Amino acid sequence: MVTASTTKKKVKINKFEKYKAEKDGLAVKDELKKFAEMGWEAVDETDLTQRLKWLGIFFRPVTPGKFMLRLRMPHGLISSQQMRVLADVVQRYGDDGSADITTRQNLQLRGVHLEDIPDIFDKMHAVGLTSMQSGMDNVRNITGSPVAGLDSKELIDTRELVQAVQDMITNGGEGNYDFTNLPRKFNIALEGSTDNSVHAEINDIAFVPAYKDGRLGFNVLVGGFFSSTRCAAAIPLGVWVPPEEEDVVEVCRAILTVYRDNGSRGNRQKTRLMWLIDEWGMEKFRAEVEQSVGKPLAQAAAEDALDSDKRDHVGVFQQKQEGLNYVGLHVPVGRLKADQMMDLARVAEVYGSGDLRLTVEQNVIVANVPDNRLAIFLSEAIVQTFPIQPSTLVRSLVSCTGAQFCKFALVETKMQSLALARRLDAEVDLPEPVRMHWTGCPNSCGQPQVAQIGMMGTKARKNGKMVPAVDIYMGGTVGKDAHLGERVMQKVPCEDLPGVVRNLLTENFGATLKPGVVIEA
Ligand code: SRM
Ligand code: SF4
Repeated sequence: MVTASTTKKKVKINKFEKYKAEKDGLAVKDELKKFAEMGWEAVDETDLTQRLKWLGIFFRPVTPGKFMLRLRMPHGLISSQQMRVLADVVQRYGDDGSADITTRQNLQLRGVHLEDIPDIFDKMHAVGLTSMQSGMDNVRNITGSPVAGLDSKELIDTRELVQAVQDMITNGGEGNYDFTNLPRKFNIALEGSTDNSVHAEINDIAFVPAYKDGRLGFNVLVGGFFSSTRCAAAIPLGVWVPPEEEDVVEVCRAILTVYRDNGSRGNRQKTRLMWLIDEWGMEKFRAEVEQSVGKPLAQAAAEDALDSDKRDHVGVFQQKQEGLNYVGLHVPVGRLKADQMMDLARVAEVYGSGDLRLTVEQNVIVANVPDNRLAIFLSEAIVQTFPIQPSTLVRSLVSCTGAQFCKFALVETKMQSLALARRLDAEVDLPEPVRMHWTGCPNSCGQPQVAQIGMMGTKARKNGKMVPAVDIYMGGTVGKDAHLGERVMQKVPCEDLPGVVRNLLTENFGATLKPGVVIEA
């Protein structure tokens, strides 16, 4: 077990480090049954509000007693059987129950009662699901191309690699004290296709496909992150890694170990991996990683093999397997109800192979639908609810949780963003989709910096009153030439957004008013 005292640096440790040193977050695994029997009101406050996050259990101060359960969904892969088990969990909680597809192609369940969690965990484990180490100072859900194994443009099928990295970090989902006390959260992504579907640039470690001496493997980027005080794009570690499981897992293990043992545990705003790289310089960081691996790593390939724009996978697409298709359904702002989850599980089995995938755009893909079953599948009611041809702005909308469940939120996000996108879709025609992302506070979970138009919740004064507002970001590009956008407007009251965003769309994206639409001055 690692504690703050075993780290090399002598800095004044932050308050999170103190409670981690007193008792590792993972220790609550052995106490969960006891907590469930006691009831949440009787649980020690740090265990309740902090350590339970090591098991993926999030106390929600906005809805006390109704917990959020964050799973691990490596690569966004979920079988119909797993979806049904989760639907069943959500269904128990009636109107309080729902699930959100997250910006890391994962699922979070809502409304969950602590007393039910031991039973829920048993049911999850029976179908190979875990929520282990999905919050706080742990590695988050590991992302990969949502069409791995289906995509004709794919270079490396990363599914087994992602699973192997997760298994190393979490000890096969049982919990691993080696990596439960990092200085801060940590994001890993493995891209196997050519379109950077994972937003490599915003991960602490990203593997991107690259040919070296004619052999396909990965170049490695490190240090990408967003926080309320700093956003940084990932930069090259300068190494190339063969696509074998042992190599990829070992490089991840080594980087995590170097970070765990040397990353700052002082000012919490300066503890993500990039701060260590800044302090040491890349040469020293890489040397430390190589020392941990126990051998030099190959020099990075001259360039990576990313060569296309990022796809959103909404619609019907031929797979590399002849006669089969994957169908991307658009889930508005990622919100699912229990009956919809049941229906997704059903159609995945009836028309496909039971193989579902989640995307970082918060949508769902049904895989392996034969040509001769497509038409009837597309006539299913769930495809009307989650359409394959949503309207232009709604299609590319991404939103974080916001004020409905998150105490950090300065604004409500999901419903407001959807209403705005629907309204503008009814008012203007756009030649191309425009990616809008909403995030309720500067933590940037909704990634406004990757959007063409990004909204970040704040407050503003209007007519002498404080009102919900947003800072607006623009210029984010994704795919092969990903680039972070920047703030272009500050403190725009939410009630002014229809006019402000309509203007941005007209001036920057060629929007024109639909015939018959008149905007009052
Ligand atoms: Fe996040 C904290 C939700 C992706 C940066 N994030 C939180 C908490 C746990 C805060 C809390 O306790 O309320 C939010 C839970 C609200 C809730 O009830 O849902 C929360 N983050 C989310 C999700 C659900 C947003 C979504 O609606 O999709 C995403 C879950 C991903 C997952 O499956 O694990 C989510 N968060 C992100 C991302 C985007 C990404 O990873 O691509 C980021 C920016 C990238 C990054 O981390 O570098 C992100 N979340 C943060 C931060 C700022 C981290 C920092 O270094 O300062 C916080 C606050 C913190 O950690 O102190 C945070
Ligand atoms: Fe909550 Fe802020 Fe993250 Fe949105 S961006 S989920 S409001 S922490």
